Amino acid sequence: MKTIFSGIQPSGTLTIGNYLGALQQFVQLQEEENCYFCIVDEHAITVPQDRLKLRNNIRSLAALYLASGIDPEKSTLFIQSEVPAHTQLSWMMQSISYIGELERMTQFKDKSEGKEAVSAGLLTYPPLMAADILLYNTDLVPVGEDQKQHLELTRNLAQRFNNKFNDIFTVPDVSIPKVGARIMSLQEPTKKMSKSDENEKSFISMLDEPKKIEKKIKSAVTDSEGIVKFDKENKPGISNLLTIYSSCTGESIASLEEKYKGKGYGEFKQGTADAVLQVLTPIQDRYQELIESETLDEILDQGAEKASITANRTLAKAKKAMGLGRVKKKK
Ligand code: ATP
Ligand code: LTN
Repeated sequence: MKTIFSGIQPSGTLTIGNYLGALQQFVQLQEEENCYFCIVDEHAITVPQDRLKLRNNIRSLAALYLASGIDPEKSTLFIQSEVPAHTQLSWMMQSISYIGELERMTQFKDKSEGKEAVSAGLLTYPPLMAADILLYNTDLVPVGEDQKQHLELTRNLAQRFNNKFNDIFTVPDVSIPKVGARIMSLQEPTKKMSKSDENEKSFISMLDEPKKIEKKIKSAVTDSEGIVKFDKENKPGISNLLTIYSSCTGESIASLEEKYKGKGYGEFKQGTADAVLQVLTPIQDRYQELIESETLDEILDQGAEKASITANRTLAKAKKAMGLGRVKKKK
């Protein structure tokens, strides 16, 4: 059995991109593997957050994980800041990271570009992510394509630590879905769909009302050719909708192209909206049942407790390898 770890930031309501790129894989993986899924609130504060909104987003994300099919009997679901080992190991990971390699991260460049004040945390975000993963002896990390570079760095840091100190960490592999790994913005289809985008029309939130979802898809930017065909370079908007449609229904892109041959974009967009709603409606119903429930708190309490056991064990080994603290004498 493999160990799986992944995290999502409570930086807004999840989008269909988060679902298709990440959550959908998580739900499948938990059937066979030992899974840890984390609400990475300490990553979210690397950019300014409103405290009440952050609180709500954390709870909402927990409910969305469960509503999407994460089963607490099979997976460990927990909040990063409730397991202190994450920030503790992260400090150790920062100490073996080079500023140069952190500055080369695309996510850092994108999020710091044009900003007057950039937090140090935004730069040292990847060593915290490495700590998340390495604490659980993770074999596989399911993520969307945008996280590939961070995973490469995690592998480097694990190897660097193992070579320098002691062979403590498992070097993890990355798992990226074949279709849906990079859902694009509905308004600028050459840009990644992101839950913290200022333009609300650019993303489909998993909790948007059906009417709103239809409206957003209908106003998605396409082209004037009128042919439903996958061509990322020349038809990024239509290609993105085809990807969304295909990932929601499981139908191949080729068969969708065939289905909409000779039909207009209006009909195709309606089909895409129906496909999205078919996936999201049952999730939204389950979400409403969960969001106020006490069960949610119990699940998160148990998750943090369970995660802490493994995390503290790895942390103790890493501290010992680095020479931190004391070796306690046996009485
Ligand atoms: P933010 O906008 O706050 O940076 P985000 O929407 O990019 O957040 P994260 O919480 O950073 O999302 O990512 C959670 C998971 O969803 C990651 O595995 C990430 O790769 C995946 N993901 C995020 N956006 C997309 C997307 N547009 N398409 C596919 N997968 C995505
Ligand atoms: N960096 C990721 C979120 C994240 C994560 C992780 C993903 C934090 N820790 C550990 C996988 C494993 C992001 O921005 N999407």
